[in-house]
Amino acid sequence: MISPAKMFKIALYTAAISVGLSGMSVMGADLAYAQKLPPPAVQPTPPQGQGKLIQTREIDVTGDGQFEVVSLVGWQSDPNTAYFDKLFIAIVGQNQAQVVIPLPGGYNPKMDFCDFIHDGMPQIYVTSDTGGSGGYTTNHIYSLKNNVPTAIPMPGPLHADATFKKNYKVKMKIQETGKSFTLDIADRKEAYEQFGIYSHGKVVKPIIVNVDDYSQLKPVDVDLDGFCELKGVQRITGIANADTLGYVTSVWKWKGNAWKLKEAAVVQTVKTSLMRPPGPEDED
Ligand SMILES: [Ca+2]
Ligand SMILES: [Ca+2]
Repeated sequence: MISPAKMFKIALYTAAISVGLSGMSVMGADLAYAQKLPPPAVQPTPPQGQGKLIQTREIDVTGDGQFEVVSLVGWQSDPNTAYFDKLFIAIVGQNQAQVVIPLPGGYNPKMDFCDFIHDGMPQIYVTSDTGGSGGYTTNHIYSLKNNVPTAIPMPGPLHADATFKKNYKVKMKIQETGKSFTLDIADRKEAYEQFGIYSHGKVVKPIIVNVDDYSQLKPVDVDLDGFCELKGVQRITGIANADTLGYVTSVWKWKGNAWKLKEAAVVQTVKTSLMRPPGPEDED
């Protein structure tokens, strides 16, 4: 005997999946047609690929005291890869219109809930890896207050200027704060000598140092006030993409109606929990 509450949960769950999947089948079909027009009088090709429920959670994201079922659903054109071509957040609640929010695709999608914007209810955070050699992430936060989906703008990446100093030191000045930090790159001095950037520890020909986009921008309650800040990690690269000189780290706190930079630093290494391990999809 299934209780009515349990029945409702199952119904919500099924609805969440079908909402996501029906949307995706249509798109899958469109994709198939766009690529190959079927000859007339032939049955249309069934949509390629498949939908997958990645994560689901019962939580009140609308602020009415009633739980919604919030699901992260992905659609893969090739289920043999780890890549999701499209991602969706599906929100299904009692006496509320179903909401489906489409997101760009990615690897390793993950959904989290936290009150970022200090309005007394959790928002939905979704992150995924873009893949490729950069190892970037795309990050989104949506408020579902009163069942109205609203995208919360995300902080942009920080910028820093590099100056090569003698004895394999790189001074990194963060543009947004004006603060400088020094990285020690003596552990790779052979390569820097070989590339002609240094000669016997003296700067000969400096190169452009890149500060990448966020390899992570994740929710952390840094100041333990019950609201989430965003903690960012950006990789600093030198000679090649694989030559990681260090990281720009940042902490963003919501204030009024925008993110405010609370902390920013350049560090030699970051704790592994803040680093996205390179995936098999990363290619150089
Ligand atoms: Ca609710
Ligand atoms: Ca906090």
